[in-house]
Amino acid sequence: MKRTIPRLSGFSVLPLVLLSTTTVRAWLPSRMATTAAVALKPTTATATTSSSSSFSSIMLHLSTDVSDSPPAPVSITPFNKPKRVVLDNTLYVYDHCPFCVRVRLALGIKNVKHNLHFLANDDVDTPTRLVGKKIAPIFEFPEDDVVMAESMDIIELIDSDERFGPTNMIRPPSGRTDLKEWQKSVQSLLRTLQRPRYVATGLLPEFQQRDARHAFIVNHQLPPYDKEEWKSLDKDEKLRIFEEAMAADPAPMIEELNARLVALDDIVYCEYYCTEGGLSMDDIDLWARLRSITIIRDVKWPEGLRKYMDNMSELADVPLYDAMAM
Ligand SMILES: N[C@@H](CCC(=O)N[C@@H](CS)C(=O)NCC(=O)O)C(=O)O
Repeated sequence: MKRTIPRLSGFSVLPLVLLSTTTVRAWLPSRMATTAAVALKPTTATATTSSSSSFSSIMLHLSTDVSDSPPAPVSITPFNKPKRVVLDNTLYVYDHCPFCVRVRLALGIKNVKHNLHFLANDDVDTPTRLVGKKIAPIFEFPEDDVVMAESMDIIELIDSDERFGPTNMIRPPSGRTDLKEWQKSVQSLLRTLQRPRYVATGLLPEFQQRDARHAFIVNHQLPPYDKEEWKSLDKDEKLRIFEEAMAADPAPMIEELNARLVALDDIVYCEYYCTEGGLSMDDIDLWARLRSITIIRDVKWPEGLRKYMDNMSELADVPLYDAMAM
């Protein structure tokens, strides 16, 4: 598979430029982590990728060619965070919830400080008082007397209001269907692996107490049960099914997941964003889902995809689960 990527011309010694973000510092040897802002003169270079690990085999061919043609848009550069915004707002979340992670990611991209309020999974009163039902995420912005649910609406608000920094920083969804299809293809597999682990670690803030863990198990089916079938089981049966799922050998499922990740690695554009053109709602949607996979131990991440996971985690200021993976 071939990709056309911008070439960073004029620097044959320093292969990477614009090293001003912490993201890039983390990714480079420390001696290269300078804050030099270097002009980019994008031309084209050929990136050759293999199906097993797209990014790991990307070759940037640099040269000292300089042309007078106007610069084309540069698409492979790390995202530069805007200035820190500090204002009174609270985001109510469950840590494992991908919809909540979407909003955390958007706030991280915008560099907006926020009070992160982790709801216990059996706390019905707090969300009901705020928006009338048990749901997360919920965003509270007292300055405007706003309290709202719905991840996409919250992101729309914070990316269109100047009080939250520069607007329209997150590009609209690209309309790509392959990333959505990929997500759909792993939905059941991920549910089976992730759901028991969320509660079994005992470390997620929403699952610190037994009642909270049980509330999750009661309301979240494990494949092959569907929602309706799950409702018909009694609580002890559900607890037993979750326990058995944790006791089962995950190896065959992990092998399947590893293969799916190789396929995903092939369609994720680069280590900073998944779609050509820059950080977009595609990343908000995809990364929020991928983050949960890190709770599964022994998953083999293709090198490029792993960089994407780490870069976005750093940008979002949302940690991955690797240290508590089971
Ligand atoms: N469309 C909503 C979906 C939010 C949602 O389904 N959140 C789940 C957590 S992942 C929830 O709160 N479910 C109720 C519950 O867990 O009791 C959004 O995008 O914000």
